[in-house]
This record gives sequence, structure tokens and C-alpha cells, in this order.
Amino acid sequence: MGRKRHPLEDSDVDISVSPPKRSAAGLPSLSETLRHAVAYMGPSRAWKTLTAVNQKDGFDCMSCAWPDPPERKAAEFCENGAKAIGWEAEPLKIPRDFWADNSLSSLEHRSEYWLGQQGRLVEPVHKAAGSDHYVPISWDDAFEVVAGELNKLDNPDQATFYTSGRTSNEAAFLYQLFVRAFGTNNLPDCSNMCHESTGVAMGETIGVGKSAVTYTDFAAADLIIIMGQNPGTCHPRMLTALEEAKQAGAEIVAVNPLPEAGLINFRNPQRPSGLIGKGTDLADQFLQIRIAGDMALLQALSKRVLDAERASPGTVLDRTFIEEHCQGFVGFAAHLATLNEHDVLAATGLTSAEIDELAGRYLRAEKVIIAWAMGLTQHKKAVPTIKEIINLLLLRGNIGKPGAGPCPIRGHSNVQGDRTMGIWEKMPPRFLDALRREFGFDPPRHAGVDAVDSIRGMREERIKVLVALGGNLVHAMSDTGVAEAAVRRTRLSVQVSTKLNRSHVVVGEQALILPTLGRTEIDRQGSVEQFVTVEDTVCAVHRSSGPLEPIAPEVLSEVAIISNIAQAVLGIKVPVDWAGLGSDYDAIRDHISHVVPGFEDFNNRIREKDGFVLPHGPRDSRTFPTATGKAGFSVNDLETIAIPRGRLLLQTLRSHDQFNTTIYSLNDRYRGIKKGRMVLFVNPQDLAELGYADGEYVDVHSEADDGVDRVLPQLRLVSYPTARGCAAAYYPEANVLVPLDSTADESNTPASKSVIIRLEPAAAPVYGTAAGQRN
Ligand SMILES: Nc1nc2c(c(=O)[nH]1)N[C@H]1C(S)=C(S)[C@@H](COP(=O)(O)OP(=O)(O)OC[C@H]3O[C@@H](n4cnc5c(=O)[nH]c(N)nc54)[C@H](O)[C@@H]3O)O[C@H]1N2
Ligand SMILES: Nc1nc2c(c(=O)[nH]1)N[C@H]1C(S)=C(S)[C@@H](COP(=O)(O)OP(=O)(O)OC[C@H]3O[C@@H](n4cnc5c(=O)[nH]c(N)nc54)[C@H](O)[C@@H]3O)O[C@H]1N2
Ligand SMILES: [Mo]
Repeated sequence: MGRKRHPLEDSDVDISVSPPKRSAAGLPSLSETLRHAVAYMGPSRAWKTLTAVNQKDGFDCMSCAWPDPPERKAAEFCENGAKAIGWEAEPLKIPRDFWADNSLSSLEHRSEYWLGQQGRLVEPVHKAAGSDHYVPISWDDAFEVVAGELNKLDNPDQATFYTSGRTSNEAAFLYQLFVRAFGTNNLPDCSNMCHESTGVAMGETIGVGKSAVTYTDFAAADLIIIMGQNPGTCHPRMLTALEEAKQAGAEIVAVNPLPEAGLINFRNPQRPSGLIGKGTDLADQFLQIRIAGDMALLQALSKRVLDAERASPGTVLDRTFIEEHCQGFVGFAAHLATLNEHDVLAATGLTSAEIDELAGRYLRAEKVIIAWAMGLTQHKKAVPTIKEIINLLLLRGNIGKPGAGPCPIRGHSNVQGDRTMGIWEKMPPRFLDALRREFGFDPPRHAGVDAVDSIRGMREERIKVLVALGGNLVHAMSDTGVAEAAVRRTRLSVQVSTKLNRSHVVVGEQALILPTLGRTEIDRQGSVEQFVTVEDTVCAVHRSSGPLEPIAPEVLSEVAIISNIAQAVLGIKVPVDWAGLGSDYDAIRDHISHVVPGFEDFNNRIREKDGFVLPHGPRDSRTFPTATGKAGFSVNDLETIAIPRGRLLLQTLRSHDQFNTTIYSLNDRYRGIKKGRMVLFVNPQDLAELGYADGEYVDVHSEADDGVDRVLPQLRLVSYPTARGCAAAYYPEANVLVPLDSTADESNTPASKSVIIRLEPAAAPVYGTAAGQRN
């Protein structure tokens, strides 16, 4: 096999920097895909997995929530999907002596990259109180440890149950059922750090927090505006949909502080012309906005639409739609009349002409999609910003018709489905009522804690047990130092995982790792092969079943683990057949069909090859399940971030070779970075004004109201064409800079894309050499 088994610890000593790319995918992507897949899995496993991924009878790719097209190609995956599959399906196991050889205090100094390279977890391990080592433990003993600690608590709210968005619908449903039967709504999830702002904003304005656009709408749109999203890296198959839309005549506009390669040009590796030709130019207009300037831009666009209506009454707004389906228009229009163009230009860094041009495109288009991701959701004003997307769309009836609508692009492959299944700390009473009717116990009614509040609870020792179904909470969370100290204060932390990460080495007094099957593997209960289901970002539900034999016979599925924990913790306290549900996923789906709207007759409908699309009132019939039954225009006061002189606004983002906290390699091909992640991208003029040069090393300090000096030391400066006044660094490393209390209003999502920073010359010598000597 082509991969070194234990690559050297990353040291960032050899970072090399070249100019950013102007085009995504193409031949380099195809060769990276094959190189990566074969190096990790070998040719036969690579073939087996890659021919099954995203096929109708195969498994759902775990790399993002982008939907599958109605007609599947033979190769229905992207470069980054292949990396995710290779990472999971590599036939490398953590050996038994690993736990004796590596103390927790030594593992703590290992990077996320190194931890992820050690192979699959194949046996449950336990760290006893006071011990510095994990020791293998039997499954039954592991479940008893969990039961012992949970049943010792004074009340169920002293435990919190995190979920990451790879969990299937079946596992998610069973997990929330167990947690609520145990007696708490403490069900934080990765969505709290991701699209929570979207859920709040769309829930309040149109009554549904999910995309009102389906796959086929892309090709039917006249204009697609992509805000705060990097599809070339994070949703590469979206580029195919954009290319198809473009060929069908759509215009595409990108709004981003960075000229991301995938937004500019796409060389479709599925077509010969994409491999050797020039590719398709995607963006007709690129607005290089300042970080957090989107709310001002959206308001300025709506104002221009209203001005156009005033100039030619009756020709611009969709009056019929507004009168029949909306409320709040008059107040909204009056509020925007006071919008000050100077404030808009200062906040966005754009010119009036650029905004006029985009407004012109919006006015000419009959059908408009606005898509967005983390560039919009992770700011203090994220919720009102997304509400301004809704305002702009409502003005011309761009919702509930083909080719139009708001389109949040979700991240984790089943994060949306997990929510649908009840993974949320504040599910509405109608869901809890349905649980009670179905299962005959009364679920708790008071709201639980989200991810940030879970950390606060652990920090203050109100929460004593952390159970995590997947993910890497301590490293995905903001304020790494605070998050880690908080988890260390728990009595027990439990991780249900496929591979090692930081959350396995920064743990409570006692800790458990429970190894589980991944998407690529066959899940047998008894001798019967099970399948699971997922929901993608456009509400399509379909099956997933992996083609590979499990990495080891002892490894249990997530469903089986939850079922066993529930039996150990609850026994017969509630009338739920945990064992039966753990061994027959159809039985779980039967319950889902009674509890979750849209899943009626689930078991039959899911067996129809394509699965089904969940109902969505605004999308299907312009029915808005809000308090008033109408879509709401909202009034949002423009508030911009005051950046003191000599400071920059930092966003924390993903490289091309990572999946969240999982690092595949130290390269970021499109941005020209090789062999290192400790870089800070800054505009050349800002660098000059601050008195630094490309290649110098700095310590980055964040500045927050709490006065705490948070530092990320020794970043190599990279002169980069980002918007003025803005900087970018990689997540999760840069999470040390994001204060725990810096969150979005209303959604409590960490504001990890607007951090005020100050640069200082690197205090310590850089990796043994003087700063600036190395390029
Ligand atoms: N390969 C790969 N795929 C993934 C993931 C991964 O890590 N790797 N993660 C998955 C997950 S969980 C998610 S949520 C998604 C994330 O998908 P993205 O949201 O695309 O990921 P980020 O890297 O956070 O990129 C945010 C983008 O927003 C831009 N941006 C930052 N601040 C602003 C702003 O203020 N305004 C505007 N207009 N733009 C801004 C950045 O320049 C960047 O292009 O991807 C999913 N898919
Ligand atoms: N600064 C900053 N912070 C951020 C973000 C940001 O843009 N900037 N983005 C935020 C976003 S959008 C998100 S979604 C969160 C991500 O937060 P998480 O979802 O908590 O983190 P991941 O890195 O996706 O979790 C990876 C781990 O999941 C486990 N795993 C993988 N596959 C499986 C499986 O099939 N089953 C189980 N049980 N476990 C599995 C592996 O052990 C792996 O190490 O981070 C957030 N944090
Ligand atoms: Mo995410």
C-alpha cells in the first residue's frame, strides 16, 4: 500500500506557498482522487467503495449533505468524497498494545492529523479514574460503566448527549428516545456550531428551517447567488449542478472575501473537455465582500429593488405574492428607506456600482436561488443576515416556484436528518406529544442545553457526564482552552467513534471509547443485513448500506451501542423494547413513521429505489407554518463590527484536505499551500500597512470584551488576495482564538468567522530558526 503507516508528526517546517488556483477540479483532482483512494484502501477496496458510493443501492457519501442527481453517473463522487471514504475504509486497525504504549498525557501532544492516521478503533477501551492509560474493556462492562455514572446523577440534566451529523436517522431517533426516556433534553449537536443560525432565521420567517429548493431547481434558475460558501472544497459535486445551470442559461454570482477557485472556474472531471479544456467559467460576478458585510449588502439590494418599484410602480415587486402570502412588508420597506449607503460601503468594502450590478441581475431574473453556508452562519449577526436573504427573496416571490428559493447548504451528510429525528435541545411540544403517544412515557418538557451551554455546564460542574455520538466536540468547539478544561471536569466522558481524535485524549475523570461501524461497512444484526437512511440538504430521504465487511467482528453499529446503553441504564423503566429496536431497524422506522411528520409508511416508501422527498409547505404550496400562517418580512437593524485601527477581522475556515477536525493532509491545493496549516492569509496592502512581509511569522492575539489574551503562536504570513481588513486561518487550530461567549445572537452559534485579531512578531523562535528566514 502506498501510504506510510505512521507518518511523521506534522511540524510545519516545510510550508511552501504558491499563488492560488483560478480553477477547481480537472485533471489534478482526478489524479488526487485515485492516488488517495488507492493509497489508503488498495485497488480492490477502492473499487468496491467508489462504485457503491451515492448509487441507489449503495451508501451515502459522508463528506457532505449535497444531494444526488436524479440520474446517477457511474462515478458519483468527488475528490473529497474519495478522501473521506479512504480515511474511514483504510484497513488499518489500532493495535491492542497501542493503549499500553501510549499514555493519555503523551497522546495529548499529538496533532489531530497524527491521531487520525492511527487506524480504526476496534475494541472498547476504558480509562479509570486516576489512570493515564486506556485499557481494553468488554462491551458489557463498558455499558455498565455508563449506566453506573448516569444512574448516580442527582438529576438527568447533569448529563449531556452530543451528536455529530454523520449519525443515521435510525441511530439518531433511537438516541434521542433514550435520552428523553432518561429524562433530559440535553441533546446538543454539531448543528449548534453550523447552520443553527439558518434554522432560527428561516423558522421565524417562513416556518421551515430547510432548503426550499430541490436538485432540479438549479437548472431551472435564472440567477444563483452563492454567499459564504466554498463549494469547490466543501460540496464539490455542487459544481456539476452549477455547470448544468450555467449551460441552461443561469447567471451565477459569488459573494465571498476570498476568490475561491471553485467559484471561478470548474473543470468537470466527468467530461473529457473538463480534463483537457478550459473548463466552465462559473461566476458572472464576484463580489469580494468584507467579512460580516453581507447583511449590509442584502439590505442595499432590497433597497434598490424597492427604489426600482417606486420608479416604475407595479412592475418590480410581486404584489400578489406579497399580499396573499406575506406580512410585515410596510414596516420593512419603511425601515430600509433609512438605510445609509455610506454604512453599506464601509461594511461591505464594495462599490455602489458593484451593488447596482447585482441588483440589476436580481431584477432581470424571474427565478432566483440564494445559497449559503458557514460564511453567513458563524457571525454575531448571522440570524438577521439570513432573515435579509428571506426579505430579498420575498420581494419578488422567489420562493415556492421552480428555480427559486432560499438554499442553505448543509455540511455533515445527515445533520439535517438528525434534526428531523429529534436531535435538538428544544424540540417543539408536538414532537414530544407524539413521543408520549407512541411510547407511553412523558418526555421532559424544559429545554436542554446546546453545544456552547454544554461546555459552560461542564465548566461549572453542573454537567458531570458527556456522551458523544460521533464528532470531536472539544476541538470543533470555540475557545479550545476553555472547552478542554470543561470536559476535564466531568466524571465521565464517552465517545462513540470510528477513529481517534482530540476528544478521546482530553477527557473526564473516567473515559470510554466505544468503537463503531462507519457508512462503508455492512451492518448485520443477527444474520440480517440492515440498512440505514439519511436526509440530504434538499430534504430527500434515501437508504444507505455499505459494501465492506466490518473492520473487526467486535465492532458494533451505532444503533446497537445505543440500544445496549439504554438497556443498561433504563432496564424496564420505560415501556420501550430496546433490544428489539437494536436488532431490527425496520422496527425503528415503524416508530419514526408514527412520530415524525412526512415519514408515513416509511418502510415501504424507502424501499422504492429513489427514496422520497419530505414535504415542505413553503416550497410545495406557498404554505407558511409560522404563527401568522404568512411569510414574515423582518426589520433588522444594521449593526457592523467596529474594527480598531491596526486590527484585522479573522475568519476560520477549512483547507481542501480536511473534513472538519479530520486532517487528511497538510496541503490546501487551491490556495497554494503545501505541507503546513499554520498560516495566516492577509491582503498584501494590509500586510504593508501593518509593517509585515509575506513569509514572516507572527503570533496572533484575539481581542475580546472579556479581556482574556488568547494567542495562536507562530503563524506564517501569506500575502493573499482576500478582502481588505480581513484575514483567514484554518479551523480547528484557530479555535483557540474564538471566545466561548462570542456567539451569534439568538442561535448561540460560535462567531468563528468574525474574530478581531492583532498581530505581533512571533515571540519564540520559529521551529528553531529565526522568523522570516524560511519561505
Ligand atoms: N471536504 C470537506 N467537505 C466538507 C467539510 C469539510 O471540512 N471538508 N465540512 C462539511 C461541513 S460540516 C460544513 S458546515 C460545510 C462547510 O462548507 P463551507 O461553509 O463552504 O466551509 P468553510 O471552509 O467554513 O468556508 C466558508 C466560506 O465562506 C467564506 N466567508 C467567510 N466569512 C464570510 C463572510 O462574512 N461573508 C461571506 N459572504 N463569505 C464569507 C469563506 O471565504 C469561505 O469561502 O462543508 C461540509 N463539507
Ligand atoms: N473555528 C471554527 N469552528 C468550527 C467550524 C468553523 O468553520 N470554524 N465549523 C463548525 C461546524 S460547521 C461543524 S459541523 C463542527 C463539526 O463538529 P463535529 O461534527 O463534532 O466534528 P468532526 O470533525 O466532523 O468529527 C469527526 C469525528 O467523528 C468521528 N466519526 C467519523 N465517522 C463516524 C461515524 O460514522 N460514526 C461515529 N460515531 N463517529 C464517526 C471520528 O472519530 C472523527 O474523528 O465544527 C464546528 N467548528
Ligand atoms: Mo457543519
